[in-house]
Amino acid sequence: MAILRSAAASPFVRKCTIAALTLGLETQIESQPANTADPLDPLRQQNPLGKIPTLILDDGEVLYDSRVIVAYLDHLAGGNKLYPADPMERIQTLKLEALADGMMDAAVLQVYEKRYRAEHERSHSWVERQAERCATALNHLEQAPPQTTGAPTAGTIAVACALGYLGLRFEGAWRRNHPAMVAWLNAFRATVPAYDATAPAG
Ligand SMILES: N[C@@H](CCC(=O)N[C@@H](CS)C(=O)NCC(=O)O)C(=O)O
Repeated sequence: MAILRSAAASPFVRKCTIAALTLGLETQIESQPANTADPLDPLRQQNPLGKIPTLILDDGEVLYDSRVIVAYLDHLAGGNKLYPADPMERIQTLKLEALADGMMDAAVLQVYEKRYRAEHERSHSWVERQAERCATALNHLEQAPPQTTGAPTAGTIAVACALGYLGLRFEGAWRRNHPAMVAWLNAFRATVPAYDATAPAG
């Protein structure tokens, strides 16, 4: 059985878990918690970047990051499920996934600034830049929400995970000014039960 080095609150891990559940692969993957802050956690030997998600396959092969893992799971499930076969549709899916991953990165960096830096070390302008990045990406999505008709893609799963993480870490403030994306997420949740099933405790 493959092992997914994980943490409950990680939006990147959630993306991979939703992908596995959506593709019916959950019995082939065991989630194993990792502590990215602990130098003694084997994660740092498993993945030279020391990040989660990291997927360890039965034959010892190690896969990272979340985009590679989701692409691998899609391949395992027969292919062209979370990434469409049509080349331009596939590129658009990858682009949407990249946008959502960028939002997650910017949100995670804001959290890390508080978690790992003492008050006097923190840069408010740098945190502001990350917040601005999240805001412009959200506004971009609000202007033209992704399609929710049809099966979920790696792109729509990633967007839902990015919104979930913003909700978790920033008290759902994004909902106030983005009604189209609130409706979008509700529609996504209704068609992808794995989303609510993987909601972090808070
Ligand atoms: N691009 C990576 C990002 C993964 C990432 O940033 N994971 C965070 C947890 S949400 C992490 O491992 N942080 C530990 C660290 O940066 O040291 C992916 O898509 O998997």
